[in-house]
Amino acid sequence: MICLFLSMFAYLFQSGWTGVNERTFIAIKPDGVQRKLVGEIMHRFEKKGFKLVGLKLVQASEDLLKKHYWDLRSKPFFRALMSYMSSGPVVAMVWEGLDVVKTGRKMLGETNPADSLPGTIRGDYCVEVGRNVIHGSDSVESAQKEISLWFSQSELQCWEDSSRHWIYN
Ligand code: D4T
Repeated sequence: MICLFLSMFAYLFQSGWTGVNERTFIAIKPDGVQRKLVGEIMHRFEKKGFKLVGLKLVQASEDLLKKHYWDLRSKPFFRALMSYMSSGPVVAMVWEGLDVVKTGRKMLGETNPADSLPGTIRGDYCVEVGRNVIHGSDSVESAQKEISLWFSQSELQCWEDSSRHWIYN
């Protein structure tokens, strides 16, 4: 009940989650799904200590993708990006934890896999920017927008992580 109240409060006032309740939107793109990287990528976030609070397999509509990539609408690669992102299902996820937005981006690596260090997801699993297997929110504000674009409130779970005392002191 308390969790429900807190999530409604955050949603209504767009104040977002902070501290260990910070949330980010992570999407495994169609190439990541086709290349059977879903388990490996989810494993990395789980092993790190982050908590999964939303998960679904989505065939993204053009409307959803246009909203998601609205800032990039004038870029020369926009059409190719729309086509790539709608070429198959995407695994949409919301992960929660301390600094999960910033740390999530570090775990992903750079937008261009060629600039990504080994040990990062893009550094380990892809080659070209147009097939960079994963998306992660780049700020807390973007995360809030993206989570509300891809998920309804009822699709986000508020659950107690029994290992939290072994992750946070
Ligand atoms: P996403 O949003 O997919 O996580 O990517 P980034 O946040 O890391 O980077 P972005 O928004 O600049 O790019 C979005 C998306 O467009 C593709 N892209 C990007 C591309 O195909 N060609 C390009 O030159 C760039 C810059 C890859 C990611």
